Amino acid sequence: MTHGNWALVTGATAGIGKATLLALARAGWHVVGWGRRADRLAALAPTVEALGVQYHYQAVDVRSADAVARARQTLPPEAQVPDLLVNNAGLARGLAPLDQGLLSDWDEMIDTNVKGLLYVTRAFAPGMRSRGRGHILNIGSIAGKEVYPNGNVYVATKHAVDALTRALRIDLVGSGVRVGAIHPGMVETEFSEVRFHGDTARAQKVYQGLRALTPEDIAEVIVWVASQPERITIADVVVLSTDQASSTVVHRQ
Ligand code: NDP
Ligand code: 8X3
Repeated sequence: MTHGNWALVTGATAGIGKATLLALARAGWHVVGWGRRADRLAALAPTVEALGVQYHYQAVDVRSADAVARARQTLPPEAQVPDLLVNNAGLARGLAPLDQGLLSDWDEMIDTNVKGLLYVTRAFAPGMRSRGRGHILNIGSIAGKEVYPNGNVYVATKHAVDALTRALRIDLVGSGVRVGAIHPGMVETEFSEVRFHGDTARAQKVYQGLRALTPEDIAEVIVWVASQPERITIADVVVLSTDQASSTVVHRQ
């Protein structure tokens, strides 16, 4: 059913995006990987191509609308209107009270998580609408459903992802294009290392003593959502570790 279809994953160099690209390829999808670190995208080629699917990758910074538009034009024609777009690229920077936050951290989160997601969506949604088929999955977060101490701007960007997902589903209804979001809780990736500007010791503490989700756990959910018959839209999925009940309620051994 999915064989021969194209999926484009943003933020495919690490974590959830990389696991998703590989899981989709294993499920028979041709895949496009975007991210800023081209060496990491290149390193995936042997694994993906051994699965017998096509792989196209390019260094793209989603914060640049021009770069996104240009990168779309370099795709093979059949991938320029992908069957599935996974808007995954995103990050948190900092964990501090709002009155002490760094403006550069705020700009980076808003530019990536909100504006970047919009630029990529704007680049691909028109083709999907014209073709009368397509699927856009946004990676939100439990941080898009709840507010937690010191999460402020990151939380706001993920609430924006939640709102934009619902808005896009309304705007595209009747077009044949499906729109949904996956909202993970704590997933052990490079996320916390990025959030704490490379402080690995602090990052490791985030996951200490709990069974955090793996990027593969989320990737499997995405493949399942994307594999549903076209009449079905899985609109919203919250995926938590069994050791996590809410943003702030976490059981640690
Ligand atoms: P990682 O840090 O492991 O991966 C983040 C990915 O986003 C990387 O591939 C990175 O690629 C890419 N990225 C960041 N900025 C840009 C940019 N400007 N342009 C293109 N790509 C970019 O984190 P995760 O895998 O955990 O995060 C993926 C998504 O999941 C994010 O949206 C995050 O908010 C969300 N999420 C994560 C959770 C977690 O607990 N880990 C929980 C809930 C949601 P590169 O640096 O090479 O550009
Ligand atoms: C990442 C999950 O709640 O640790 O979106 O910020 S959280």
